[in-house]
Amino acid sequence: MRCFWDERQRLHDPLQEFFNGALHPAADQAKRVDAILAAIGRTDAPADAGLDPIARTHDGGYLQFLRSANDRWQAAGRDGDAFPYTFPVVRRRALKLDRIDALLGRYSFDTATPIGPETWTAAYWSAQGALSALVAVTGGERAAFALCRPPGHHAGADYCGGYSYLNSAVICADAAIAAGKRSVTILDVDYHHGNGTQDMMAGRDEIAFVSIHADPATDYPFYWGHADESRGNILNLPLPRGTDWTAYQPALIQAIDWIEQRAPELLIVSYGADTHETDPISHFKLKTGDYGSMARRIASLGVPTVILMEGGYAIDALGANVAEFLGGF
Ligand code: SP5
Ligand code: ZN
Repeated sequence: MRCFWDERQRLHDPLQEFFNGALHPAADQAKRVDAILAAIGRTDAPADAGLDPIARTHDGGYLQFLRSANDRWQAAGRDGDAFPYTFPVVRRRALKLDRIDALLGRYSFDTATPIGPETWTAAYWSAQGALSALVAVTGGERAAFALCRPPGHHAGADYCGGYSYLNSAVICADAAIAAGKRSVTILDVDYHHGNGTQDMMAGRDEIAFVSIHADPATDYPFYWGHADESRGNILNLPLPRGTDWTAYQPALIQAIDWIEQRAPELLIVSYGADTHETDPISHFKLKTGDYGSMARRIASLGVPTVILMEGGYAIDALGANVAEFLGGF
């Protein structure tokens, strides 16, 4: 399978994230990439499709913010990664925000997604990898993989969060629709609900989103991913902590039946390996071999498939988990 990766994606290298009242080493370490690259072998550099496909999906003010945030942070006399500390939880209105701290809160929803000097560059190439995988699949490949890192599924049209800055899955879906596809479905199997992807589904009947994830009653991102958010083009299938392959399968079958009924021309899979039993921040119990079973079920749909990397933080198991999943296609 063709795999896309650009070395500039390493330039995003966050040191720390803040949760549970303390700074912790960032979970999205650049060394995640080495584990995946060692397991998948040859990769291709993505083509540069420019800013247009990113600007089709994301808000212009947000993109401007992402590109300039760390410069503005440094201009304010700060070092290291830019972090928000205050958030506009009251209904947002069109304020002319200028202070970097005001902007950081306006365009973020958590304190785990810092912006370093090269975060924009890395996120840009992560999204370009997804677009190149789309080109491979529309050109006739059965499936293609983009090693998207930083990931994307928590990023909305105008916000970052959950280690995500640009939503590669939606960028890819929007590009496919712009190129003439009539129906695209995004299947999200990361441990965490893809809140950013879901938020961009409103009024988009040509794109559908189905997600299997940890119940937001117990797990991040808490405010999205509940079953009662399902409607029309959205299906949420939350599962309890402790879910193993036996308990996971019925949800996967339900997701696949739902996709089959929509008969999409293109499938985009947001793949997270953080459902693995050894993941340090998650609580499902899938084993490496289960990713092959999962992939074979998805592949049985017979729909051309773009596979995008999202989460997965158990570095020792990460390469094998990704290779097992890709091997199922
Ligand atoms: C792409 C992706 O997988 N993003 C996930 C972001 C989750 N951030 C949550 C941080 C809080 C984790 N709490 C961990 C407790 C460890 N004992
Ligand atoms: Zn995740």
